[in-house]
Amino acid sequence: MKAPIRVAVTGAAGQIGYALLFRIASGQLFGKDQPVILHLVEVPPVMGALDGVEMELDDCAFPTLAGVVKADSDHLEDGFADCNFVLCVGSVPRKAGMERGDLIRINGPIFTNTGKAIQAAAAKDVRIVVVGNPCNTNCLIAMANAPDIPRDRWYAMMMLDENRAVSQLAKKSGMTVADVKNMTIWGNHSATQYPDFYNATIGGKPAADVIGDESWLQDTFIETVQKRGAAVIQARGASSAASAANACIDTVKNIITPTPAGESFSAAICSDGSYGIDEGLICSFPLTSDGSNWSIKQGVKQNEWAQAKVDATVAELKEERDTVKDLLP
Ligand code: NAX
Repeated sequence: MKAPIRVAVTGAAGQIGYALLFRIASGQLFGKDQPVILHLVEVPPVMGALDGVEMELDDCAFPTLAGVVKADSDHLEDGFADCNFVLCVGSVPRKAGMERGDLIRINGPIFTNTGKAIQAAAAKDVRIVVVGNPCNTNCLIAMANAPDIPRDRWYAMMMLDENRAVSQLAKKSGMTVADVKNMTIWGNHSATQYPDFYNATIGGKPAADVIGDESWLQDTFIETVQKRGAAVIQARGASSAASAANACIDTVKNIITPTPAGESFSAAICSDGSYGIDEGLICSFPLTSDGSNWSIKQGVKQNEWAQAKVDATVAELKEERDTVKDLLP
């Protein structure tokens, strides 16, 4: 067995947290030879429920779970102490009648404190994945409040969108999800995201050629992916949880595993100005990893129609950044 790593999960008693913790503790994420100490962070009124989650973790008797630390959101530095990964799931969900701008203003301050506490307490090699919405802008706020942490350590989760898109293409083409590659989501984790089917392949061929129905791709496919979260809420009466937890696992795996040659994955990271996208925005790109650092895949071409989609989602990210500029030191 290796030395344990420490993984913090905020919102640990929420529905994504509940679907996520057991998969991390069981060794599915970091491997059966990598012990993990889980740091569970919740708001004070939910600490009782968190005790119950801890009991259930105990009752699984996972050989890879080397310990559990609990902390409330008034003591974030205890929660993030020496953590190698911080998975920021906790945030206030959008309620009926709430505009996106309202949600940004409510959740923004959570992420100023999160950024400061990560900088003060986490391990030197910490990497952060923000899931709580609006995840790109929350990530931007946390990053801005932790200036000593290198900017390439910050990620916002786009993998649920990628997985949704891959699954739709596989179904439509009659192929398997394993046949679909390079299904990049560009931009914001919101209804403006651009699922880039033109550069995706199915069985090694351009997805558009395999599907053979460009108007289905431009209209039905994109809308289905963009609005999938709402469709799950409508059907299930609750927002995506198991699939979101799964996407969080996939994101961390993609970060820590060298990307197979010729492939890429989607995550929102701090733009370096590639593709003319403002430096410093937390924007989703096609990425590759060498097992520890990401690179943006270069040379991806967009036609005029697709470029307009990318421009629209980037414009939304800039608007969100303007909405929270007082939270960005
Ligand atoms: P839940 O409401 O079930 O759980 C959220 C938990 O966070 C609650 O237990 C709450 O007490 C806790 N919390 C709130 N403020 C906190 C704080 N300051 N510190 C620590 N914990 C805090 O929501 P759930 O369904 O688990 O979703 C969590 C977040 O993920 C939401 O913001 C949601 O919008 C977002 N999502 C993001 C996705 C993505 O692809 N990036 C997809 C799924 C999901 O919608």
